[in-house]
Amino acid sequence: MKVQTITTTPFSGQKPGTSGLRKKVNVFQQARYLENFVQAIFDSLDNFQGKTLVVGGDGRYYNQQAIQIILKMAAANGFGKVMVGQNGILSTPAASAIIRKYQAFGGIILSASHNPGGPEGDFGIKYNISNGGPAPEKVTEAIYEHTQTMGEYRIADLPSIDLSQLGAFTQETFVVEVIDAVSDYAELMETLFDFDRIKELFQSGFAMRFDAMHAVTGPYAKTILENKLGAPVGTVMNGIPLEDFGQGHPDPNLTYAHELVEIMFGDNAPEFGAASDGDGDRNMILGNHFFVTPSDSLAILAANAHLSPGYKDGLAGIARSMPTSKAADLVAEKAGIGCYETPTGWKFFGNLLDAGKATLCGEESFGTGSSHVREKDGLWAVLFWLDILAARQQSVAGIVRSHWATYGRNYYSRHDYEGVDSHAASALMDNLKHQFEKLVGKLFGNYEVEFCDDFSYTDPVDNSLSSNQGIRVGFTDGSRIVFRLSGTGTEGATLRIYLESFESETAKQDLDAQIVLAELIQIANEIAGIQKYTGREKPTVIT
Ligand code: G16
Repeated sequence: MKVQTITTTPFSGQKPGTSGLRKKVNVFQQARYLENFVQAIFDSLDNFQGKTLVVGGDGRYYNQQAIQIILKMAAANGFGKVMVGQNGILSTPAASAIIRKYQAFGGIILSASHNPGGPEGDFGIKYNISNGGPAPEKVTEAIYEHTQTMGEYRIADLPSIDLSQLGAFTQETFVVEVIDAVSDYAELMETLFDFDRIKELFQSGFAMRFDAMHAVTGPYAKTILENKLGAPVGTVMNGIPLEDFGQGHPDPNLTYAHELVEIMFGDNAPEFGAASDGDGDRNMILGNHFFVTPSDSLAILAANAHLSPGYKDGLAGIARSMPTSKAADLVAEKAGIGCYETPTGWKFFGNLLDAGKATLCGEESFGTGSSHVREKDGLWAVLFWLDILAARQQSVAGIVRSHWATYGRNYYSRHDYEGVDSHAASALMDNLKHQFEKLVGKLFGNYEVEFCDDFSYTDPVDNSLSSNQGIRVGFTDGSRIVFRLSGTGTEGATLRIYLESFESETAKQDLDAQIVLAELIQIANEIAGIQKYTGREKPTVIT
């Protein structure tokens, strides 16, 4: 096998964000751009010679071409084997499961998650470590350092490999194994949930729709929901992965999953609806005319986990990202288990899961997962809900309302301002930081500011410190407003405003969140000067 060493120069702006490097496709298509980043990943790793790398992506445009480059570079850099999903496709949670099951050295996942795809869309790449989870900050920082200093990359002279055929391809000591993307994952799900009980639920006429949004979960959902669990054919909609996601925006929220939302809020709506995103790690849960916030979903899964075989012995603890509502904290408190508040980004859960401190993790950004893998897992959350629905024989709304009656309701909403001018967004955040002292003790109608800070987190396992993780404004009644700039956008900046307020009285728990939170929304506008800085009258997306 001939290995070429190609001279290169660093690219600016190859800094991984919340979840790896995400850029427009045409940025990745520039000569040496992908190669540089892949070499920087390999240069930041030690002792991987002869070991196994897992590679797969969400099937978006440029996935196949990128994989062929990565295979050649993995061979040239000394990996012994690459396991790659058939047709280059692996959902992010499936990639995590495969890294763990086969004790691979690590994995490269090609995805821009929920961002649109196609030639004009986004592409992304991230590295996952041997626990199956996203590389922690010290690794992503090292990768970034290498992108800034590198002078060459190595690539082997291998023929392109047919990724449509299962099986092994060997070139001297280097092996590429094309694996079934679905079977290992489906097997893992069967160990966690009571498939017989869910099968009976479907046999009894229970109806659901799962919207794969023309993204990676289509084949997983068809195999598990329709073939294994006996849901009627057609339960899975938009189930064929397309390179441009059918020109959609594969983000499972009330705005972008509107096809499913219309079904679930229309006449003859089924009992249960769910959607997953581009790479299969996010989930949205809906009942008949009912939306379950991701924060509530985490709390409800935690409160009911003992009903499912995989969690029957209880949970070690629960972790949530800082902007996620505190609903899960109340469950942890009642159960007497640990509760952890981390910065946004799934990578922060890895240490807690590895150390056995947390079993369930969740984020307001439609992410929920557990110790079964080290990524959030969309279809897992859907199966978890199905298992609870089968065990409790109640509607989605019934389960949520009885949860609120027991624990109280954390009214919650997120307002996103997408594609804002980056300088204006930073100026808004800086202005907020300068107001901390002035704000504490200030009264806004019924709300008195108790504290303001810029969230920082010390990892309880390795003591690493992560600062500047979002501005929190806490009020004396426990309500909160959080301001944060997204780390996953590729155009301008996305300003996220998270709003939360607690209601213990059952009679007041069934109101519209936007109405209950209206005063806090007003306060957020006032203290941050949103209209002044962004020039926007209203958010792009409200969830
Ligand atoms: C990624 C991370 C999530 C995180 C989300 C936040 O999600 O994996 O852990 O919550 O980003 O996004 P932002 O920084 O835009 O608020 P994904 O699904 O894009 O990989």
